[in-house]
Amino acid sequence: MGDERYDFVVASNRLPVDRVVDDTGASSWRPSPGGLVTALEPIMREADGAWVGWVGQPDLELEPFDWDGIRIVPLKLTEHDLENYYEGFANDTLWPLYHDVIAPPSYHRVWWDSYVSVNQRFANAIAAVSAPDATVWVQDYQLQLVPRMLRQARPDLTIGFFNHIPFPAYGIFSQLPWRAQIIEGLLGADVIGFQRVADAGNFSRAVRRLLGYATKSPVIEVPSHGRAPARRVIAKPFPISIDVDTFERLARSPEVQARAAQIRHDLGDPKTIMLGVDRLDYTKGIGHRLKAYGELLHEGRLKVEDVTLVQVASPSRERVETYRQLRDEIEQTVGRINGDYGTISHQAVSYLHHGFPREEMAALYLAADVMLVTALRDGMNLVAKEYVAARFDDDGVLVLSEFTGASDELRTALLINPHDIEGVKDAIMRAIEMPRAERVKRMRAMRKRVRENDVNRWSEGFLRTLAEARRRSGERSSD
Ligand code: GDG
Repeated sequence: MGDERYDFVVASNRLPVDRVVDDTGASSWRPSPGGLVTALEPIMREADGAWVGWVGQPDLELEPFDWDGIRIVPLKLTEHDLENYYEGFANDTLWPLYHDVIAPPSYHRVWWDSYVSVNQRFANAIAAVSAPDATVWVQDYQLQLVPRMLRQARPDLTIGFFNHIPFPAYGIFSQLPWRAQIIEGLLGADVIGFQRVADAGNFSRAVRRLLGYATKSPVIEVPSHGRAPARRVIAKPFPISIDVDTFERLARSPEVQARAAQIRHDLGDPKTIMLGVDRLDYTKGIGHRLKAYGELLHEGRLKVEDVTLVQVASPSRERVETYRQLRDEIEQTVGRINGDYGTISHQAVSYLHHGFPREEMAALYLAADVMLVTALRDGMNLVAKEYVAARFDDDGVLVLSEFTGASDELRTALLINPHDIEGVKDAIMRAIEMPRAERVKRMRAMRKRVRENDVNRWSEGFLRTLAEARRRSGERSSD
């Protein structure tokens, strides 16, 4: 395999490609869908880039390889790592804690030990493939210790970190038994990016409270420590987005438009199609949405002949107990609503517990008169932005939780507090009854915003800030 070094290295828990094995046992690689890959692909090619991450299967050891001009550096995770670092610490400690303890986080020392060990292996793998003075961009909450570990091994590197999920208020974050280690881990980066202004503020506050460092937004002054010189770290929001052009092109294709019409027909040509698209996750507020809809049917404000709800709930983290319970709860609620209000010809909820190709997602967005995003807490919520990008006809109403990052930008959505069930019900009724002129006005304003801030602007903005941070630190060290 040699000892190639790269000038730009991205690291994320999962690689941007999935390994698929066919019937004959032959394996190949398929890009995993997602904005991150789309945004970084051109930059990776131009900058001679490598991507370090896990292949998605336990105990699989693979040599680095080239995929479409990107060097893929697979990192092996064992079954033990998956149980402790990934399903345990990342998804059953950090995920619920960072989403405002909607579900109770579990704290286990063996999980933490595994998190430290996997983060160290990531840092070692990144250090081994990074050229002198390379730029490294570490992604998300699974790898928060990597920046510091990497800086210790390779002080020549410029290190960025982006947190895709919220960063909680100090009163919540301070529950974490390893809170200081996490903050110190992140402060190894030159630039730490967050989704919202509030997340960056929460992080800076945690730094002041736990370490006593001076902060003046967006700068955090890290004092010298032993042989490590004093440094300036930037912590600020970079709201992530989607590849708007590609998404709109998909929605405009005749096949997708025909499929949207077919979906409407197959659903019995209702007056209103409502849509929810979420990973089956307790942060997404699927239960709250169903409750509001069920009550509207119960009260006779909605009739099952006129309206239907399509709920895509893509399978997620199925080995974590909280997620198994959630699935049972949601499916019981769906069954009740359909049993109580469905007729032979009209179903109240079409519930789909599986993933779909992007074309089908685009067709669903086009077919949906009302899009329901009722997350209780969400870093950004790309589904809201995808819905807006797909609506080249300027029609459709987005009902959007104010607890999503997207609500900072999509101000002409019908903004809701998902905990306020009466408020959600009123917003659903308003969405269904909204005159076309108002729908168009609101949608146009959102489309303008999403177009202005697409995923390329996100990655360029982050990498520009990282390059500036590097220049400034170079100037300081040559003073
Ligand atoms: C995290 C943060 C932040 C879903 N089902 C299918 C499918 N999807 C796609 C959607 C969308 C993506 O998955 C989900 O992104 P979200 O942003 O809505 O939510 P998370 O998965 O929780 O993502 C979030 C994001 O990271 C980025 O920083 O916005 O706040 O939690 O793109 O379309 N795609 C296909 N089939 C499905 O069945 N093809």
